[in-house]
Amino acid sequence: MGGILMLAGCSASGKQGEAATRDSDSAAAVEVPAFDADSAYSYVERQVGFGPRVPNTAAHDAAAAWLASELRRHGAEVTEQKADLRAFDGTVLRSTNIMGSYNPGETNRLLLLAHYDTRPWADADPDKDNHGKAIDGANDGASGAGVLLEAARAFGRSNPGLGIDILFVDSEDYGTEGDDTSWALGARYFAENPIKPGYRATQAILLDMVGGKGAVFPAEYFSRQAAPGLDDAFRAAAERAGHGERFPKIYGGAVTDDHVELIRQGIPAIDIIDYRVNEGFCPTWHTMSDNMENIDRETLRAVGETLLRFIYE
Ligand code: AHN
Ligand code: ZN
Repeated sequence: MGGILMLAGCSASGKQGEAATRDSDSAAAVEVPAFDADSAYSYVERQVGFGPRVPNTAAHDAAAAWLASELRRHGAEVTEQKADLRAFDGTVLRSTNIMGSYNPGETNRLLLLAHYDTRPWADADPDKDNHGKAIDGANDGASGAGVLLEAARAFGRSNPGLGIDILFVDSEDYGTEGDDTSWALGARYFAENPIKPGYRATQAILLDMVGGKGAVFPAEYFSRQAAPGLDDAFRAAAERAGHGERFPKIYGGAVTDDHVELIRQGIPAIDIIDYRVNEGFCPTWHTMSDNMENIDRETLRAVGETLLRFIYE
């Protein structure tokens, strides 16, 4: 999988000034709020502090309650969607998707999502003795939700004026290799069952593993097929934010992830996921090393600043 392919329509364009917070080209200049990477980091740390957020555990449920309360604290209207979802091994996962809405009256809706559950098994760990242990999921789980909580804090201070929903989706990571349908159970339920009457996202951005050291976010294959315009616009925002090098216009992997469930329902969606060409997912993926030691504020900053640029400009 992967390979270095130039994306259609790719052009070599220069970086704009990193300090610029206004888009001088647009008639109505919009102030892009600051993304505080220390705050995002502490949102990741808080989640890890609950313990592994494995479905059907007290740590998972406590983290879910806390995520919902943080969204409310930042001014979102929160809706929860509960479902018992059957995993590949027959386990019933008591799942909760949590959505925080900004400007709920708007019909055009940008959905920002990340999974918050963590994998019960470190089955990619170099030490076989760890394969049955639960991971901290600092990157795989907490990083995406941490960046989105810091975005929520920005939306609470400075209304983006758009319909935006932040979704913390459950039961993504209880899957098994070789069965693509075993992943993203919470996202599948969300995509197939409106979380509130008449709800439908217009487009969606998934953040997955957005806090690792040395992370890069090349284009994900299914994202590119379903939503090339959205992917281009996100990468353009990265360039304007001074983070173009983290978002190269090349193909990374083809990843079965939460966004694919939205794409199946006709919603253009992209996955911003750390994928190293010729290596695959970041080296801590599904290992005991997916902990706070391997979270880098600068990665959280690159993704968060890009996201806020994309939204406010
Ligand atoms: C597969 O391995 C098929 N999908 C992985 C998606 C994922 C797992 N993202 C985070 N953890
Ligand atoms: Zn995972």
